[in-house]
Amino acid sequence: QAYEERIFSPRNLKRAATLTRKYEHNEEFNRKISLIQADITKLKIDAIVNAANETLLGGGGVDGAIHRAAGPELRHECWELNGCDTGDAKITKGYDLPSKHVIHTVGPVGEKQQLLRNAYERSMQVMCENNLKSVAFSNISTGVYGYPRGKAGHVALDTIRKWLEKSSDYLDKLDRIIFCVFEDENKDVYETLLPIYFPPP
Ligand code: AR6
Repeated sequence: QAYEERIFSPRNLKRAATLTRKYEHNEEFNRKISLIQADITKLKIDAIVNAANETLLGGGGVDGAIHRAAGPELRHECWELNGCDTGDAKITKGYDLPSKHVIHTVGPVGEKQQLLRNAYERSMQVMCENNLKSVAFSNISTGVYGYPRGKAGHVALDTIRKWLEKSSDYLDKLDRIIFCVFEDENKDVYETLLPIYFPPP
C-alpha cells in the first residue's frame, strides 16, 4: 500500500513553481492528503468512496469492482437503503473488502459542478458522522458519467480543501484523505492540480 506516497514528487514540485497559488501552504493539511494510483478495492482503510448510481444496487466501473470484491452481502445492505439522490452519500459496511466501510455517493451525469461538490462534501459529512479517520475517494463521475477529468479534479480538490478549512474541530481525528486514481490520465490531472490546492512551502 502506497499510503506514504507523498504529493510532492520532484515532477510535482517543478510544476508547482509555475502554477498560480489559490490557497496558502498548510503543513497540517498537506500531511493528511495523499495521491495513490491503485485499485480502490485493495485499500485497507476506514472507508472507500464508491461512485455509485441512484439505485445503489451496483453497476459497472468502480461500483462493479467494489460490489464484486465486497460480496453479495453488500448488495443486501444497499437494497435496504432505498437508493441515494445525486449529490448525496450513504454508508455501508465493507464486508469482504479490506476497507471497513463503503461510502456510496452518486455523482452527476455530465458536468454539473454543484452536484459533484455535493457528492464530495456529503461523503466527508458521512465520514465524520461515523467517526472515521481515513477515507479514499475514487474519481467520482469521471468514467461512465462523463465529467471531464481535469474539471472534476478541480472540483474534488477545491471541495476537500474548503472542507478542511472549515473543519478544524475534526482535524485531530482525521488521519488521511486519499485521492485514489486508477488510470494514468487522472493521475496526471491530480499531480498537476494538487500543488494548486495543497501548495508546498
Ligand atoms: N479502483 C479505483 N478506481 C476505479 C476502479 C477501481 N477498481 N475502476 C474504475 N475506476 P465510473 P462514474 C475509476 O465509471 O463515472 C457505474 O456503472 C475510473 O477509471 O466507475 O461516477 C455506476 O453504477 C473512473 O476514473 O463512475 C454508475 O451507474 C472513476 O473510477 C456509473 O457507473 C469513476 O468511473 C457511475 O459513473
